[in-house]
Parts: sequence; C-alpha cells; structure tokens
Amino acid sequence: MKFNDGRTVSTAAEWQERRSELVELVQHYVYGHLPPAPDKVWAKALSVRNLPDCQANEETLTLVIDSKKQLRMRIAIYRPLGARASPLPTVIREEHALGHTEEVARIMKRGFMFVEFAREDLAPDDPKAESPAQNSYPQYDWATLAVWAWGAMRVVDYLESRDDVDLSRLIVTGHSRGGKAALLAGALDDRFALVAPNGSGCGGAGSFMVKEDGVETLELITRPNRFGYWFHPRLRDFAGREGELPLDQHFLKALVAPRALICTDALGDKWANPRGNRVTSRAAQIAFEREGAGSKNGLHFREGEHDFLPADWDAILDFADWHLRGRRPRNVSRFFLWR
Ligand code: GTR
Repeated sequence: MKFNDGRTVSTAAEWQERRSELVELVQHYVYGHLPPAPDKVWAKALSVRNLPDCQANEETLTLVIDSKKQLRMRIAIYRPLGARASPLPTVIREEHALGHTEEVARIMKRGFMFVEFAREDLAPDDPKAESPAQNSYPQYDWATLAVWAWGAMRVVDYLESRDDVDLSRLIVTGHSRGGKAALLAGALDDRFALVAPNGSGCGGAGSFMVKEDGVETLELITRPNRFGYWFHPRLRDFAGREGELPLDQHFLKALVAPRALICTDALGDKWANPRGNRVTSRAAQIAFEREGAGSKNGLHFREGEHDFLPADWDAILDFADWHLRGRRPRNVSRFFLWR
C-alpha cells in the first residue's frame, strides 16, 4: 500500500495506480514480460467422445493462436453428460499434456465444465528444447512460467467464442509448477473469477522471504541445473538476499482482489512452504478488504504430502460454489487458516 516512491495509497484511484506498479514489478523481477493478447485465437477439432465412467463428454481441440504466428496448443474440454443447455462455470487447469482425467468425474458431478490445456505445446519444460512461444515473440523477456500463464489466458480467448461456458465464472487452477503459472495468470487477467493454485510453493503462493528449514528457496529453485529457466534471470540476483526484493508473492495475491482466491497446500509439504503461503495470504488481506472482498481470500491446508488430491479439489469447488454461485458451504472457517 505504498507506491514505489514511498507515497501511501489512500484512495481507490491510487490503489488502481499501485496495482499497475505491482503488475510491472512481478514481471520485471520474477517472470519477465508477457506479450499482449493475440489478434485472434481459434480452434480445430480433433476428437469428440463420451466418457460414461466420468459422466462427461470430451472434446479435444487444437487452439491456433495469432493469425500470423499460428502457435498451437492442444486443449480438452469436458462437459457433464445431460447438462442443461445453459452456460456452466468452468475450471481451467494447467497441465503439461492432456489426459489427466482422474478428477473429471468429481468436477462433472459438481456441475462445472473442465478444460485442460497442454502448456508444454507452447514452451516445453526443458531449457534445451525449442520453445515455440518464446521463439514467436523474441522481443519479450518472458520466462517459462510466464508462457504457461499466457497459455491459460489464450484458453479464455477461445472460450469467449463458445456459448456453453459461463465467462463470468471461470476458475484457473494447477498443481505445483502448474500452480505457480495459474497464480500468475489469475493475478494478471481479471477474466478469472476464482484463482486456485495448489501446492504452488516457491514462485507461487509461498513467500520468498519467509522460509523455514526444508523449504525450496529462491536460491535452490533458480539454480541453472534446476528451474532457473522458469523465471527471469534477474530473480537469481536476489538469492540469499530475498529481503532486498521490492516485492514478495503477496503482490500476486493482492492483484486477484476483489476476485476470489484460494491457495491450497498440504501441511506435510514443507518444500512448498505452507507457512510462507499463510504469511502471503495474511499480507494480501488488506487488498481484499480495501475492495470489500474480505471473505474471498481463501487458504486451505490438508494433512499429507505434495499432491493434488480430492480434498484439495473439494476445497476449491466448495469455495467456487460459495463465491461464484452463492452457495455458502458449512464451516467456512477452514478457508481462513491464515487469520
Ligand atoms: C519440484 C520443484 C517445485 C515444484 C515441483 C513440481 O521439483 O522444486 O518448485 O514446482 O517440482 O512442479 O512438481
């Protein structure tokens, strides 16, 4: 709530101005700058079938992104069998490839559509491999997580052309590295009404500055033989001196307000820094309250290890039912463990 030059943010207009500074800071120091939306995104159908076990109709498509560059990314869309014609709230998930249908039945049963996209079609998770997206936009300094986040936004560009998707109720989620990208996408693109990173840790919902023994630190994650390529090279300059960064990950969380956010984590997943997730949620609350959205800053912890489990999905879908469909679940205090 202070501008880069030290002035205090007091009015709503000043908060909007400060938000622009946050957007620039997270791109400059952490992820690199994303290109703007392309002129056009369209789809070529690949396959359609029913999956009776999941009670879903599955469509697979290839998105073609930008009329000149024609980047390609595969997506799969699941719609509950027998759903009424009206548009449905839709969950969009970051995945390295398609076909992770284990959660489809659960999502269908709750009356959501589900879209999975193959983010590695845009940028493989390998610094030595050719990256179609980065090659197509050589003037942008975006790192791999930024490419994947941009991919989630391009899915929305395409969904805007369909009439079975409720565009006012889009949820973006992902696990681990996919959770980091989901949080970035949700912070930068306000078409996502609920942002739900799971187990996203360092470079996601976890703090860079607040870390206990056993967490993945900025120094560890940005090592050249680890995941340096996920981030802008500038981030590594702060290894071991995170306190000098002019930001931490609560900036991303604050950018989600007044939309809804739920960051799910496992208590046994020390590497992903559950304590640092709690601290950034607490720090971001001021932004949610300023926007009159104090109950939309959710956090959920379950027992266990690093994974994306039914308990995480239930927490996310319950939070979605509450904030996107007005169905308040019992026991909402489980969402505010940062308090
Ligand atoms: C780990 C990495 C984490 C997390 C995880 C994953 O190796 O250290 O930051 O991203 O991979 O994506 O599964």
